[in-house]
Amino acid sequence: TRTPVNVTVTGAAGQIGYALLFRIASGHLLGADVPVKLRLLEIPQGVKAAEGTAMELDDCAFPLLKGIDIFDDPNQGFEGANVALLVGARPRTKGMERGDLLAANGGIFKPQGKAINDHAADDIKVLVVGNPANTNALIAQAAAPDVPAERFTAMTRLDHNRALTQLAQKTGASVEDIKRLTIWGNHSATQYPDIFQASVAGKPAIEAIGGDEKWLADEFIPTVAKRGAAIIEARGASSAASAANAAIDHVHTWVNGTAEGDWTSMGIPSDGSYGVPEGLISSFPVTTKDGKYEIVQGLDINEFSRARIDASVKELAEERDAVRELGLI
Ligand code: NAX
Repeated sequence: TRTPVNVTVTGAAGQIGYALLFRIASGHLLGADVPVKLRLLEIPQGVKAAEGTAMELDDCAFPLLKGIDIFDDPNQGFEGANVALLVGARPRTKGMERGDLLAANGGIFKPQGKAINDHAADDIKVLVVGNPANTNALIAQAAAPDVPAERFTAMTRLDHNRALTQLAQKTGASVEDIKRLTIWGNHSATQYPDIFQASVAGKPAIEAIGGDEKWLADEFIPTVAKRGAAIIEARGASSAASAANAAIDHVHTWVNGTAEGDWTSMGIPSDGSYGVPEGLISSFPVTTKDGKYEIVQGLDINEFSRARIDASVKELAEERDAVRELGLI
């Protein structure tokens, strides 16, 4: 029998946590044959609600779930963690400046990075979901100098999945017929969903949309980039189940690999590819195999794409400079 994989989830009592934990416990994160132990990390005020969720997890009698522990101390929460999903974050409240938001999140992600550095398992893989996800990942990574930098990733899979469905609906194709779509840059309104490399049922996506660059610029890109706000407007609450689903997809793909001839999008530390300054945690097209990812190389970036990638990367560089100034990295 396999040793259970320790999965730490922060913000476990939140709405994404509620949609995420049951799918981890039922085997969707790592595989239907991989037992898991959950370590839930909350702030003290969130512990009681996390206990309630743990009672419900117990009541599911999931065969793969080998234990649940709840903590309000990051050092304990990340002890022995093989996978860490950093979901809990400080949301932007009315009137809050970007500097305040970054500082508040620095107060969460810096100590969590340090705790990961000191207590997680050697094979730790980290996914940051809590916003601003890319920069929070950078803060955590900087606080964990003993962990290989590439283990810190940020989630753009929700943007990727949103783009897949928008393109499928436009072309009348099915999502599984779409390959090689990319989200570039920051998980923010500046992100760039790129279909120039993509195919729809074997044909270039740009042909599948009838070469309609106006639709691309005026509908597709803004719809994907502003989908989070549209969900809030409609639902009265931010994306939760779809965000949890994307976190499951991100880790599952990282661990189990991308399909031949396809790739996915992950926010990862740049190695300088495609002119993205080294060290920024930016979204790229990546293939994965045996628990490792690689940036897809050699893609031809046209002018339309170049300008949009550069704009999003510029925003990431500004966020990095701001957290550097705050002494967070
Ligand atoms: P909720 O406010 O429902 O839950 C957040 C939970 O985190 C709360 O239970 C809170 O007590 C806990 N928490 C706060 N600080 C903590 C700390 N230091 N340690 C442990 N737990 C802590 O938010 P929810 O809707 O679940 O969203 C969580 C985060 O995901 C937000 O930052 C949100 O912006 C972000 N999102 C990221 C997305 C992405 O694609 N990357 C999409 C969805 C979502 O908007």
